[in-house]
Amino acid sequence: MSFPYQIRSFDEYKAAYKKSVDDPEGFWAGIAGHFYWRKRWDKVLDWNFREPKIEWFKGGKLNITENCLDRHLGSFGNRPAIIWEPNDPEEHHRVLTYRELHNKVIQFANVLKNNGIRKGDRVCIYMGMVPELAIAVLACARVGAIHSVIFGGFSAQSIADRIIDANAEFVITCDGAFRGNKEIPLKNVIDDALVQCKFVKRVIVLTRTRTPVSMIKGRDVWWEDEIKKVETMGHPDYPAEEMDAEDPLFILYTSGSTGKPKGVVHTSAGYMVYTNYTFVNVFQYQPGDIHFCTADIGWITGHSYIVYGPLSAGATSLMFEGIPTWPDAGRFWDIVEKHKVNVIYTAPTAIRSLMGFGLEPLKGKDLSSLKVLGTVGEPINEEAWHWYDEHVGKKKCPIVDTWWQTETGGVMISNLAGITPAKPTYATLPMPGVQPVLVDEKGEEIEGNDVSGNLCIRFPWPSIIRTTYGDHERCRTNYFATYENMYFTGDGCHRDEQGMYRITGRVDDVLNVSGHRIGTAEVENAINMHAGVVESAVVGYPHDIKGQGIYAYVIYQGSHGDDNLSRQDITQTVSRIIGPIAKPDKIQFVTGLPKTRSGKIMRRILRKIAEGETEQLGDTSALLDPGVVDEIRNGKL
Ligand code: 6R9
Repeated sequence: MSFPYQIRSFDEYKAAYKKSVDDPEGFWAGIAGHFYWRKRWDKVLDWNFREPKIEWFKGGKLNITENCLDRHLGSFGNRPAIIWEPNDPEEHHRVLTYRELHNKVIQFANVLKNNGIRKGDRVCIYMGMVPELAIAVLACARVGAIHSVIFGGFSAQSIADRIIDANAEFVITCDGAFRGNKEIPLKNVIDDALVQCKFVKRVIVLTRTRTPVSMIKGRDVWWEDEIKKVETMGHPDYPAEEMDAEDPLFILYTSGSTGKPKGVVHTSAGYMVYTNYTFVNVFQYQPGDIHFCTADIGWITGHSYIVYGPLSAGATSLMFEGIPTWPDAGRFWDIVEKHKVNVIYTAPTAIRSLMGFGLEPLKGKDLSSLKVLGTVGEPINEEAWHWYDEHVGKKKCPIVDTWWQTETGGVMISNLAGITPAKPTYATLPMPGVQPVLVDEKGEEIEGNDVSGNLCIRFPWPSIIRTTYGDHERCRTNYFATYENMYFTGDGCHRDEQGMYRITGRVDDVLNVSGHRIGTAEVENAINMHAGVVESAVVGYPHDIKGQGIYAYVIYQGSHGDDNLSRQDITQTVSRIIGPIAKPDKIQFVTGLPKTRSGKIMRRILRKIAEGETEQLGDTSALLDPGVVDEIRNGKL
């Protein structure tokens, strides 16, 4: 496959950018024309940010899996689509060519059909990082069912909330998952979740760990048995369901500043065009390259840059089941050497954690296949950037610092590897089609360079969020109501003298812990469920490896006299309600919280104390009881 829309020089970038602003419809139509459509669109774009209502490639008919699989079979059916590296390096890796992946997706699409799954149904997928996860995702897309993948680290309660919100009647899971030296009993977690979800009709269970599981008669079936049934039917084909350009492709839940996670909805055509375009351009993908994105498919990065972006481009996508530090901190480098990886795309938190092990794990590892390094998920600090550059890229590989969000579907601001300039800690320049704006507190645009403000986007790009599942008003108020006629990202941003963008972090009550988004309100709700907790306030604080850690101030009356045990009890509750990723790093017991006269918690003060800046707390005169601040300050952990 060749990509006529691959940008090959800085001048070409400037020309593409200019065209994308002057004539967005012409620009995106030119790119969309290179995909396989059952029927071309009638209108490229219809939009308003008021409702919001955004429609790309209106009237177009397609199926994304025909673009990810079928159209590649003629010229390179034998090219590896997925290389799978297991958790245990002693176990054999697996390679699925495009033809094999196509066959398996068709097979599983038939399984979905046999189990009553139809176009528009919501399917919850809760699996480890095995090739069958990608197969399940693509099979849903093939039959037109809407997948909702849930990361394996979420608790039963979180899963139940998401299944209920999406009204998903079908679940696909594994008996268990291997991660490092742990075995996570996924099916057991699903069973706990489904106690609250009696409407779930079918659970399809893949065997991976041979963890003992209970299978409920009439509800639960084994993946392998269902495949056998399809085989005895003589391997029927599954012609892809014809989807409208704006039919939902998936729901992915993410945290916001309110307590309840939001189901971000992406649709077929725009998401496909944009993830492909950014994949090809940001990473400068060349046919035959092996692309290793270390994210989990449970996050948007995995959706866009393990599954849909690479496969729609006919690339080879490497999927890794395990973690970077097991069996030792050289695992990523072993994988790079073993599979001759060309592009590695990971998170700053992983880089910082590996830095902590020194250079020993890199010794003797052949990383010469690497051409491009990428980072995503949180701001990258200068030290981590240079370590990545020197010790992994050997100063020969461009680093792409890609800023984007679950809601944006694909990369928004990033340099293009080796094509546009890089600058440490800067995401640099917007992708063609992306029009960033900085605004001040009053919503006034801040023009010129060397300025900072809240980051908004002025014009729709093809993979912009369409709605939050089941609650369109929530989508409007969250993203489109803060500033008129703009999409608000929730991030703060600096634009330097040359017009390059540096993301400085969230300006709302969302934390970024090890690259995972967690709402402070979500954690507070979980803490408050613990018996004896009267009230709590959660803030972030700088953490060497995680980027941000979780600091909780808790008013607690249930103490059994052992503060450490009480902290563990509370942590356990958070783990049960949300999942281990949301566990507070520090819990400070307090007798009161700093509140304004109107009863609002002054988080600014709590944030300062958690950051250790106990002396410069700023103006505390608006507080109802300024004395409480001294108590909190003196008790700081
Ligand atoms: C893709 C993804 C989105 C939030 C986003 C921002 C932060 C992501 C970043 C970055 C600085 C980068 N973020 N990439 N901050 N530099 N290169 O991570 O999506 O999980 O929705 O998180 O992550 O704060 O708003 P998501």
